[in-house]
Amino acid sequence: PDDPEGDGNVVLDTKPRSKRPPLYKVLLLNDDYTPMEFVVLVLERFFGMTHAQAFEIMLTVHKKGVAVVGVFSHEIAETKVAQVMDFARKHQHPLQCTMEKE
Ligand code: NFA
Repeated sequence: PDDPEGDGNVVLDTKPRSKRPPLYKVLLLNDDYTPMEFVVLVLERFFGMTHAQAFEIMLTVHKKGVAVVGVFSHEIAETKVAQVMDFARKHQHPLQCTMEKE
């Protein structure tokens, strides 16, 4: 920054910041009661996975306890979580779906 008036009243440059919106991971949690086929259906229906992809992710959740099933904007992530929770409740399965900031 320069000081053409010589009065010491300089303006500091601000760092250019590109504002990317934060992304959110949608997580699916294991439980002992939700049928495997139901979880596969959820992943196909709400996350656009093929049957093979859905089966693979379902097994990861079953074995490891949790898996990221997608990364979305806040609004889309909230919608996915609500869709999964509504669908699980409607079928009386305890399946849990949550989101967290990446
Ligand atoms: N653990 C469940 C079962 O053995 C299957 C499951 C997988 C549930 C992934 C929730 C998430 N029936």
